[in-house]
Amino acid sequence: MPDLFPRLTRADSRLALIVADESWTYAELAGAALEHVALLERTGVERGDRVAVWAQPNLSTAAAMIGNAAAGVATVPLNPKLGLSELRHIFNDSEPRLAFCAEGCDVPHEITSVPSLHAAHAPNPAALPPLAVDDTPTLILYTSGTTGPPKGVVITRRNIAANLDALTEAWEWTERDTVVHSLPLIHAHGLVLGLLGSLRVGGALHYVPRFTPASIGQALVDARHEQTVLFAVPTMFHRIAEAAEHDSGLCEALRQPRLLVSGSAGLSLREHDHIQTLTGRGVHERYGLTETLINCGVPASHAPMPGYVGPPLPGVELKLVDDRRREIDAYDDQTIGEVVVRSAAVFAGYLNRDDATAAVLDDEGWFYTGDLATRTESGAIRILGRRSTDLIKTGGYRVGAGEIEACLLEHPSVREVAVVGIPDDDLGQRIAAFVVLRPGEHRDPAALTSFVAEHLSPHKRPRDIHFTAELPRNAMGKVQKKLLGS
Ligand code: MCA
Ligand code: AMP
Repeated sequence: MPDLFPRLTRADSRLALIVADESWTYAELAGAALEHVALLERTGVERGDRVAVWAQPNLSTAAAMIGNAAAGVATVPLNPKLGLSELRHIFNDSEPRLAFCAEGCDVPHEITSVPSLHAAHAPNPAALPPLAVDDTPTLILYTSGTTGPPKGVVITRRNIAANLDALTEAWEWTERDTVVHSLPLIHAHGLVLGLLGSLRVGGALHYVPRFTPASIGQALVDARHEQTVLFAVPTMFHRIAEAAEHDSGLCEALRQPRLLVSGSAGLSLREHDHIQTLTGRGVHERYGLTETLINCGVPASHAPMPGYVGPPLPGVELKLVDDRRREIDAYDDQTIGEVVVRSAAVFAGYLNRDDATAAVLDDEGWFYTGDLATRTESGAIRILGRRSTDLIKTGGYRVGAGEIEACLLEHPSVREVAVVGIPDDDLGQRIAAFVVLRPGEHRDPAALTSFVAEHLSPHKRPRDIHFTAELPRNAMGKVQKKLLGS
């Protein structure tokens, strides 16, 4: 029977996870996950329920998520930096039966008002029963759309297994690899690829709880006798490369990994060049979405392809379509179309949002990504942008302009607002808000920034606030965002 995490069923002593100074073998992780399953049983959680996990960067978080999966329970990972409005939305939408936080965590009242679980800290080595690769919902990942609050993306065991197996093949990923990363454990990149990917292939994950270029460099140095792979978003590569300019040790550390992999946003040609010049080696890009997991990637056997995210992964069907969703049959690297994909990794739908699911997923299983791209003769994809200016990628996080606008309109001083993404060397795009104040209100950009950081999440806060007498509108009264920030 196909099994989601074969190594966890073997009471194996291979190192599975290192987080800061703590580490667990596969058998210890399985033991902690079983402790969590026992806690779920004692509290009446049943297969098919959802359980929220306060995703602190520690071993207990991993145990809770694996324990949930073993119990047939879907994990709703919660960003520990989440603001109260967003937390309330996620709780109302996903209705978790319980919330989990590790002992000693400082959590909002919302978490303590639902029954809270705590993980075992000193696990007895054990083995998990096999987890069938089927359509059981395993993760509900909240991600922004162009309008409205974030939607819950339902990811099943089959989605996870299919995508990780495709990546395993493309990257020649094996149990000999140690993945190093510092991505939050709430999104596909850090959680599905970084944590679950490592566990599915039976390798190790060296997780760096707080990203700094130095902490990543140290993790790579610590793992120097192992075969390492570094996963990061472009903002991290940008900051690592800047720091490496003055740090020969960091440059040397960057030469060690078998693969440097960038994703979640495009890595600019300038950044590719910078890293190549500093270290003499390149970065392999891959491209995906929360809803589809990873669609394309430059294979490990191929040299890095700056500007290209590679061909579709094994098992991923990809087509380009025009504005009327008609297929474009060009392989000329010039004709631009929307990327549409079909694979076993495409999600099971948005939680409670059949309307939104129907808008992006057709009856034949094709998912419309909203990303615009060209395709070369050999099938390599070059991502050029997105159909909507209302989806912003900042630091690798997807943020909906509408969500920030709705938040800012709650502020008593704001009469009108338009939010756009402005090109930024570090973040890819930075969030800028153009604000029309109510009469008599005074300009306080810091207050507006903090308002968003507290109600939503700090990464959704505008970096620039521009006060303006009015917003540019067309004859229909629609705000012309293309005229803002240019
Ligand atoms: C500053 N801070 C504030 C304020 N100003 N907090 C509240 N109010 C303010 N006004 C704080 C921040 O909270 C943070 O504090 C600190 O200042 C620094 O903030 P910032 O510069 O915003 O960011 P950063 O902490 O330096 O983060 C950069 C980062 C991060 C590490 C690159 O953006 C990141 O982790 N990105 C990863 C996103 C990701 O995983 N995406 C995957 C999506 P403190 O330090 O105390 O917290 S999945 C996906 O895209 C698909 C599937 C794919 O293809 O992968
Ligand atoms: P998210 O749902 O947060 O997973 O964001 C998905 C979006 O990130 C995609 O629709 C793309 O716009 C963008 N993205 C991810 N990887 C890449 C990449 N390698 N190059 C360009 N854009 C990317």
